[in-house]
Amino acid sequence: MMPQMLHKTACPYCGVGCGIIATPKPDGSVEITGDPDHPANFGRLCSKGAALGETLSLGDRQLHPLIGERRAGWNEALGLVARKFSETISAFGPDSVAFYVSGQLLTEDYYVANKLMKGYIGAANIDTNSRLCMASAVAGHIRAFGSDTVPGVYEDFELADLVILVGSNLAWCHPVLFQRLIAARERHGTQIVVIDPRRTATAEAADLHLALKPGSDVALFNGLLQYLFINGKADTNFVIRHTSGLTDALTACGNLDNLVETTGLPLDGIEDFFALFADKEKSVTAFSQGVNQSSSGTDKVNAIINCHLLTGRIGKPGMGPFSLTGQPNAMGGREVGGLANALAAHMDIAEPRHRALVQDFWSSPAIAAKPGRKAVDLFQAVRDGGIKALWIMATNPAVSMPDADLIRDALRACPFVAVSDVTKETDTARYAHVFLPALAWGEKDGTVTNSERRISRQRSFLSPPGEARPDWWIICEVAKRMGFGGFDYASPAGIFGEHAELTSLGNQGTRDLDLASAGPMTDARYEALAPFQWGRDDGPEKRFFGDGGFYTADGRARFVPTAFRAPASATAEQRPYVLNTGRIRDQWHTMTRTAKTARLMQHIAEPFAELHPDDAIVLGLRSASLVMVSNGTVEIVARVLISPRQQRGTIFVPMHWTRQFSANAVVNRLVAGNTDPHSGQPELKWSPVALKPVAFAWYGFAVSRIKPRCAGLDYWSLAPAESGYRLECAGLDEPSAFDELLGAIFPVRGEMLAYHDRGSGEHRFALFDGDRLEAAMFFSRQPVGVSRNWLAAQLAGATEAENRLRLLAGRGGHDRPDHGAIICSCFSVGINQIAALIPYRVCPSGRRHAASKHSRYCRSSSTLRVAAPS
Ligand SMILES: Nc1nc2c(c(=O)[nH]1)N[C@H]1C(S)=C(S)[C@@H](COP(=O)(O)OP(=O)(O)OC[C@H]3O[C@@H](n4cnc5c(=O)[nH]c(N)nc54)[C@H](O)[C@@H]3O)O[C@H]1N2
Ligand SMILES: Nc1nc2c(c(=O)[nH]1)N[C@H]1C(S)=C(S)[C@@H](COP(=O)(O)OP(=O)(O)OC[C@H]3O[C@@H](n4cnc5c(=O)[nH]c(N)nc54)[C@H](O)[C@@H]3O)O[C@H]1N2
Ligand code: SF4
Ligand SMILES: [Mo]
Repeated sequence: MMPQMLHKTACPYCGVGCGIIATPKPDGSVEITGDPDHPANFGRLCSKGAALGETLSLGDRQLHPLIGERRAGWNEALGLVARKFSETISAFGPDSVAFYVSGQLLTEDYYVANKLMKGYIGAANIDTNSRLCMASAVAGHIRAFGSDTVPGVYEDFELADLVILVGSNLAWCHPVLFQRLIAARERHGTQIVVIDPRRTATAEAADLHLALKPGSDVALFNGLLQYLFINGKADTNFVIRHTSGLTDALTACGNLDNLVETTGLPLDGIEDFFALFADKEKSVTAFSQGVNQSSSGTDKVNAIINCHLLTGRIGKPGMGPFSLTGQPNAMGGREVGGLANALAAHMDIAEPRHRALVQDFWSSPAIAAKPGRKAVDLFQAVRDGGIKALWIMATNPAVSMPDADLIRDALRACPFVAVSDVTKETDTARYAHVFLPALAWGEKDGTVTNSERRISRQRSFLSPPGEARPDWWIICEVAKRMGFGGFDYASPAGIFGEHAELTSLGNQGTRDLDLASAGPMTDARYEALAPFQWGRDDGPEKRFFGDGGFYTADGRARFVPTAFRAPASATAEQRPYVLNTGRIRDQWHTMTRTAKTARLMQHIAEPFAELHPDDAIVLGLRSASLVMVSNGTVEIVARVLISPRQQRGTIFVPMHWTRQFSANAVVNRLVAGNTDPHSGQPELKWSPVALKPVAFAWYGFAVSRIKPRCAGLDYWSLAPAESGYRLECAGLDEPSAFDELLGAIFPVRGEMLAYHDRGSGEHRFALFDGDRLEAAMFFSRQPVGVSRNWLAAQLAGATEAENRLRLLAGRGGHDRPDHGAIICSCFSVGINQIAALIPYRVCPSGRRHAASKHSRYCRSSSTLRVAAPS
């Protein structure tokens, strides 16, 4: 451990890109606080960022290379990866190998991975989990602007009078930006509209929530485009000087008589939204995965941008379309050209001049001449044998890719799989022939770019553990062993300097990305690099396109015609429900880091399927029972969460749970690999499924100090508790004896306290080692009703004799009520405490509002008229 000092770094989670001050303490812990000087967060942090110090333990880390199960030295492991890739290329050509990388790599890692594949192997089979995340935004930007440019900045959220959040659960997924927005509303009354089929935490905070039919965004924004045009809201000057294609775009909107039917929205809601947009010049439309992850994702992006182009609301203070990026370095990855259809430094792989420029700069033996395979297609080629050597870095596709069973088959069938990760046990790493242990956050050095084009340093403040190495080093060492020059870097500073130089090479204002202002990069300069934003305007806020200057051949933005298309698969009698997937507030993706902290696990500890109360009645599903969700061929099992936040006919299942944490809850097993035709981004938010109650003979809940053995249980879900674990489980058949079952799950000896009621099927056990509770387990024929957080807390200290019976009762008595799932992890406020406090009303139109907003949005007028232009 270095001497105690402050380290300025950046959060490794979402694309808000908050600045963090990390202070290692003498006892080995690390204090994490928000950096008050960082322009993304000005000192704020969300629950995930604030809990980073609790995720730094090494127990789950892989700290030396592995070949199969065997410990290997770096030289041998790197040599093997290089040899397998070289041999495969010699035998089958450069297109027979692939990299699948991640928006969680640092820019320097990403840069050398892309350089190796596109410049040295000479193919473009490098794709990234950004394909699942930002690809539609990228494609939409390029269609409209001629470049992948985010025109606006975070400050626009604070300057706007109207902020529209489309397919974004900002409150949970970009919490600090959400806090900035809410603080700005306090100051000047910003109106917030949320467009999302679910009533999310973000929708709760909105002035207007449009719970549209899933997949119908294009129809809604086409309607808005026509409304604005007809009502004289076009910025004629901007449209004439800086755009082309308006007539075609208006024509493509088609007949809007069906708008209410297509979107499922009440007319007055649509009208309120259109009128607000028409009225508020300072408006920002921010969008995220409800837009991108769709078979019409690129059209959704362009339908939104069309409305901003028509009104000239782009690149000016408080105005613009805004793509919210997910991962900490989604933007950095795009900057170095990490997608299969991109080239370095925002250059175009289809443009011979750009290819020559890059190859010349790299002095590389080759340059990819055509786009490579996009993620879904790439894994299909792995499965079908077209790709024979695959290197996966910093992503967990066995969980996060659609058609997860196909991904597993592909990984199993692939002759050679290398995995670079930090965590020993992931669903993907189990298929690795070679495991390359990378340095994790806090140990590694580099840069990331956030949603508003701001580049920040991630700095190391921990010594490298074991033999783990930085990703950039691992990639360069493999490149060298493949016989390639051009990978001799002494530090990430050298790589960043090269990347920055390439961005200005032959640029002269022809490309948006130009890092010339960063200057030549010495180690010292790089070490001191303060967060900076790249962009065009010279002022402190660097926006694009306020005065035109788009990166198309004629300098004009393009209106893109976007006719509405229904999602790729339709629901059918056998699969009548629409499965929507996404995030919860306190977990990050496949849980390799956030599930290390009991505090974050308290929010929601188990995979769930959320559905409307009326559907639950029809299906005979009781609250807290278990449901089987099936796509006709495979099924998963999750806990039933009944709530009116969900529309009828739709369910929501979080994307996070893996085989490490639950028996069978990888939701992507149910999601088909349908993709958007322009971006190749899969439709992760819309899958037809069927639901069925599962008749479990018994349900169980346990808390324990030791890790339970879950193998053999029909249903299980595991979470860490403050001093151990909590386990939910269930079985299809009554065991011959519950104490034997207990012994199989917890093979430890101790003093046992037991309670049996064979009539009602209740069996309760508490196992002690002296005065310490080792495990408590509850079996019942019904879902177990005990106070989970109270029980988990009992693992922490000694249990006095008089409290042992209380343990078997499973709750702390009347004076200690169960607060339910924790929804404020900072202050441990439970959902049961809060649920009672939020009144809402259901209006005749069927819309729900916080009671305080009822009169404001429930006018019954229906004056809206929209028609196709003549
Ligand atoms: N807590 C947490 N935060 C995260 C992450 C995390 O794992 N956990 N991941 C980060 C990453 S990589 C990303 S990409 C972002 C994602 O951030 P978001 O996109 O905000 O999150 P999601 O939950 O994936 O989806 C957003 C919403 O889209 C809605 N939606 C579904 N279908 C439609 C539709 O047809 N139309 C519309 N308008 N909406 C629809 C869903 O109901 C959901 O509420 O979050 C980032 N932040
Ligand atoms: N159904 C459904 N599926 C989805 C989504 C959805 O909304 N619904 N969202 C999609 C989106 S937007 C995204 S971004 C993806 C995310 O999906 P993934 O990228 O698969 O998720 P992560 O869990 O973030 O995986 C990161 C991996 O990198 C490892 N890691 C962490 N730090 C480092 C490092 O420094 N170096 C290396 N080498 N490894 C490291 C972690 O241990 C982990 O295994 O999921 C996509 N899948
Ligand atoms: S908002 Fe995003 S970047 Fe900021 S602390 Fe939270 S997870 Fe980290
Ligand atoms: Mo993402």
